[in-house]
Amino acid sequence: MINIVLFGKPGAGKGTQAEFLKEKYNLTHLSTGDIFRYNIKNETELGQLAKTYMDKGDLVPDAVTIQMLQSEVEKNPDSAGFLFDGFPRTIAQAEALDAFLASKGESIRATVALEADDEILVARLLERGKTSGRPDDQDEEKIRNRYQEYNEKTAPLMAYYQAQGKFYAVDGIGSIAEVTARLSAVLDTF
Ligand code: B4P
Repeated sequence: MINIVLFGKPGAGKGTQAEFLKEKYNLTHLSTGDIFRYNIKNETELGQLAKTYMDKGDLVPDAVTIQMLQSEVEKNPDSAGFLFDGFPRTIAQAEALDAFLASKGESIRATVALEADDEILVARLLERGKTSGRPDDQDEEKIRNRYQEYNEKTAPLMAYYQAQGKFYAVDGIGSIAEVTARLSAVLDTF
């Protein structure tokens, strides 16, 4: 099984690139952001809880997110591999994922990061906010809070995966096709 983590700042293009990568490598795509938004839309208990954090640009608490992710993995017992998009976002989530996969005799093969400058990404999110209906994309203050959350809680994951020899960085600026080609050049080696 090949398990890949797609990593990057808010708006780096994780969701955009996952659409191509899941087809090309026959991976089960699990986007925690998409799963939370699905639950918000359907007004589940989980969605109501997640909304209180997401609308402010805060991360949803680890315990809730980890449990949700594990249950999504369990729903796909025949998967050839997972593409984790937006998870893990904290060291606690990464440690929980490693332990969970290890309990199944599995592991993360690679973490691929989409790199881009904050100012370009803020502009992308504000542009998406005009049509996405996402409350976390529409207000620059909330967007800036997402970057603060990233810097404090998510950026340390780079060193975590580097220490495991599993971290690969790719330039996330350029056309969507150009970025896909760069990601493929890394993933083709596995
Ligand atoms: P996510 O849904 O993961 O969202 P994201 O970081 O905004 O987006 P992504 O990087 O996927 O960007 P996209 O491709 O859409 O998270 C949202 C929220 O959910 C978090 O803030 C948090 O509250 C919560 N959450 C999710 N996971 C969590 C976890 N593990 N723990 C706790 N909380 C969690 O691209 C963005 C825009 O750029 C799009 O408009 C796209 O069209 C455009 N774009 C993409 N690639 C481009 C390119 N090459 N050139 C130009 N534009 C491009």
